[in-house]
Amino acid sequence: MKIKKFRGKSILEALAQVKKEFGEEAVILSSEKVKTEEGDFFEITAAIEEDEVEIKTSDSVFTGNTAKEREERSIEKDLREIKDMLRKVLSPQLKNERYVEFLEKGVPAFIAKQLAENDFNLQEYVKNKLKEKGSVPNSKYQVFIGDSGSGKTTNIFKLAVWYQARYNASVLVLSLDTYKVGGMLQAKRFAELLELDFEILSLEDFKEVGGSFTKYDYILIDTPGLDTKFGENELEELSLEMPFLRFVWVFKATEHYEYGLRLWRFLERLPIDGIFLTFTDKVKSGLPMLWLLDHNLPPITFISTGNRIPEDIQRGETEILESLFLRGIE
Ligand SMILES: Nc1nc2c(ncn2[C@@H]2O[C@H](COP(=O)(O)OP(=O)(O)OP(=O)(O)O)[C@@H](O)[C@H]2O)c(=O)[nH]1
Ligand SMILES: [Mg+2]
Repeated sequence: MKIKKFRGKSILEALAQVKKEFGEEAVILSSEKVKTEEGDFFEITAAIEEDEVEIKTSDSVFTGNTAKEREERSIEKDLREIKDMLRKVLSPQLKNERYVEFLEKGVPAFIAKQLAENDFNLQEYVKNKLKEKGSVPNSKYQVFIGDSGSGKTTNIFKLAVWYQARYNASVLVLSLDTYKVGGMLQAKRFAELLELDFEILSLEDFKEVGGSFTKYDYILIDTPGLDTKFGENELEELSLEMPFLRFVWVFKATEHYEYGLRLWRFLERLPIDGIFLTFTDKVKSGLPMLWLLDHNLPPITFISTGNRIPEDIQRGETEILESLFLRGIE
């Protein structure tokens, strides 16, 4: 058995040295932090068998019976046990290494843990998760909710034009945003330019007449930001009073996953069909967004790929989402 000490500025660097020289079969005997004149180092003491001993076939094991052969068999057995031990000792370290690697690439911690523990391949993971989620039907009444500035108004207009072009559908854009200064004018202007039917109603009026727009195939409803008076409680009340309404959560792809999950905890009480993921043009790496594939979250139905109306929109088809989530991976 060969024993050697390896040093590195970090434990990962020292481990990499061990792997480089001794390979995957190395066993870690000890690790410590050492202070030297050149600075602090992590020092790992590792061991490896010097020569691979050729394992005999079972035939020769049982036929040989001399003292030498018995000794050889005993060495073989010891070696096999040492190899098993090595594998067991090294496995958690390799998992930790992979976990840190995923974290460094920006994968949310709880997903990095799943990936490292189960030795998942990223491409396969994304593919399987997207398949699990499936797709969503296009509901007639879709209420767009989300933070201020997440892209509700602009993307409703894109979607309205998309429905017209794709299904030759008749679409009404209905705004409940009577709060935002200048908001009504902006929406009205979009509707005129795109030649779309458009209405503005207060929440109270909508509750009275909202169910009467039966001549349209799709009624896309814009709302003020969740951070205004129009919060989760108002939305929950609205969904109870008008059970035919379905909700679309408009969410910026650039937001941090902890923020997204916190917001989802409030929104999950609502009948949410899907997520409309905006600002995907600002995303460099798709890995920080992997939390959106969690099984508790609704599927991504559409993505917004920029601020041009109406062209910057794509349906959340498997191939499109796959390349979005794997964006930036070499
Ligand atoms: N780059 C980029 N800009 C976007 C995208 N989606 C929306 N925007 C821009 O973001 C800004 C805010 O969009 P809005 O549609 O007004 O957002 P909102 O959710 O209706 O905001 P409030 O009405 O204030 O709640 C606008 O300037 C849009 O052009 C996108 O996917 N990429
Ligand atoms: Mg708006």
